[in-house]
Amino acid sequence: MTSTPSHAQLNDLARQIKAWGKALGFAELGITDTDLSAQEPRLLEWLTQGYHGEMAYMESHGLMRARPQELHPGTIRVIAARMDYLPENAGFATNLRDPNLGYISRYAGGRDYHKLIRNRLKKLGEQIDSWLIERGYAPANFRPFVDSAPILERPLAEKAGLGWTGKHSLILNHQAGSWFFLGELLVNLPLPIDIPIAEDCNTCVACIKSCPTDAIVAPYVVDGRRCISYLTIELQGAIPEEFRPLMGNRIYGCDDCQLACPVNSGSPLSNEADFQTRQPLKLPALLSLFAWDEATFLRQTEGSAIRRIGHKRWLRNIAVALGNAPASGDILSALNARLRDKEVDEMVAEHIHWAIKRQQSVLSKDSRKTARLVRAIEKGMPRDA
Ligand code: B12
Ligand code: SF4
Ligand code: SF4
Repeated sequence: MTSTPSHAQLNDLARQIKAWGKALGFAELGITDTDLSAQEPRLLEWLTQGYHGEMAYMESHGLMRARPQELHPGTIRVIAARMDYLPENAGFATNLRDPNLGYISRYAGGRDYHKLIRNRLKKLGEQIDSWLIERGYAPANFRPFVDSAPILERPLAEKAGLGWTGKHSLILNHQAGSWFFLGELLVNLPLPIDIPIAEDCNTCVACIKSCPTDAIVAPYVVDGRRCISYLTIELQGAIPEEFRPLMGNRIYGCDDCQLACPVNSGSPLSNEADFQTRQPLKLPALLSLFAWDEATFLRQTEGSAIRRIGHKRWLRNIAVALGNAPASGDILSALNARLRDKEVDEMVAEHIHWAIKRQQSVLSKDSRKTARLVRAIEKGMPRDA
C-alpha cells in the first residue's frame, strides 16, 4: 500500500465527506485541526470558578478536553458535523404560557440523539475507509464522538466553520440558528481545513437578559450550576430553593436563551423522524406526567434521553413545576397523594412539601419574565410559537 493520498486527492476526499455526511442526514460538516490551545485558559477558568457543579466528568479529564489528539492518538483533523433537531409544531409559546403544562426542552422530545449521531458518524468513517482502500491506501484511524466524550465540541465546531459562539455559549449561524446537535469524527488524515465564520452577535444581549436563573454570568460564559438544564438533568439531589420559583414549568432542560435569540427566527425544522416530539410528551399536562408510576415512566421514555434521569428526579422536577402552577385543588390532592407513595424518597418528598406551600402564592416577577418571552416568541417565530 502507498503512504498518503496526494493533495488533490485529499481535496476531493474532503468534498466527498461533506456530500456523504449530508446524505447521512447531517445538515453541515466542516474540517479543522486539533489546536484548541486558545481555549485552555478559558476551560481552566470555568472549572476554577466551579461552574461545572456536580458534573465531575467535566473535571476528571483535565485539559484533554482541549487536546483531541490525546483523546484519540494519531488524530490530526476533526470533522465536525451538525444535525438539526427543531421538531415540527414546537408550540413553544403555547407550552410556556400555560403553567399547567410541563415544558420539555425540544431536543429531548424524540429519540436520544447520542447513538443515532454516533452511528451516522461511524458510517461516514467507513465510507472514508472504502474510498482509501479503493485507491490502495491504508484505512483511516477514525473515532466518532457525540456529547459525552471529553472534548470541547463547540470550539471545534466554531473552528470548522459551522457557526460562531453566541453569548449564550452555543454555536449558531444565520442559516440554521442554533437548534442543532454537534458530533465529531477524529481522523489521522491531513485533510484541507475550513475557515471559521465571523462572530455576529454585535450588541445583542437578548439571551443573557432572558435567562430565568441568570446563568449566563458573562457573555459566552454559563455558570452550569444556575442553568435549568443542569438543575433538571444533571443535578442528582435537591434543587436549591432559590432556583425553584424561577424554573416555572420547565421540567427537563430549558430553551429560553435560544428562544430569545433573533438568529433563530425561521430556523430549519429537523428532517429526522426520530427527533419529532413523541405523543405523550407533546404539550403534556403536569398532572398526567406526575401520575406516571415508575413502570409507566420507563415505558413512555424508552429510547429517550429523559429516561436517564430516572423516575425520582422526574417526580422532583414535576413537583417544582406544580409548586409554580396556579393554586388548584386537583394539584394539592395529587401532591398529597404522592407523599403517601412508596416510590417517593426523602429528597422527592421535600420538593413535594415545598410545592404544597407554594401552591397558594401569587403570580411572581419570574412568570412576568416568561410572559415577556412568550410575546417575543409569538412575534419573532410565529411558525414555532
Ligand atoms: C457540560 C455541558 C452542559 C452543561 C454546561 C453548559 C456549558 N455552557 O458549558 C449544562 C448541563 C448546563 C448544559 C446545558 C445545555 N446544553 Co450542553 N453540553 C455540555 C457538554 C457536555 C460540555 C460543554 C463544555 O465543555 N463546557 C465547558 C465550557 C468551558 O465550555 P463552553 O461552554 O463550550 O465554553 C467555551 C466558550 O464559551 C469559550 N469562551 C469563553 N469566553 C469566551 C469569549 C469569547 C469572545 C469567545 C468567542 C468564546 C469564549 O471558552 C469556553 C472553553 O472553550 C457539551 C458537549 C461537549 N462534549 O462539548 C454539551 C453541549 C454544549 N450542550 C448542548 C446543548 C444543546 C445544551 C442545551 C441547549 C440543552 C437544553 N436545551 O437544555 C443547554 C444550553 C445551555 C447553555 N446556554 O449553554 C449542545 C450544544 C449545541 C450547539 N448548537 O452549540 C452540546 C454541544 C451537545 C451536543 N453534542 O450537541 N450543557
Ligand atoms: S438553557 Fe435556560 S437556564 Fe440555561 S442558560 Fe439558557 S436560558 Fe439560562
Ligand atoms: S440572543 Fe443575541 S447575543 Fe445571544 S446568541 Fe443570539 S444574537 Fe448572540
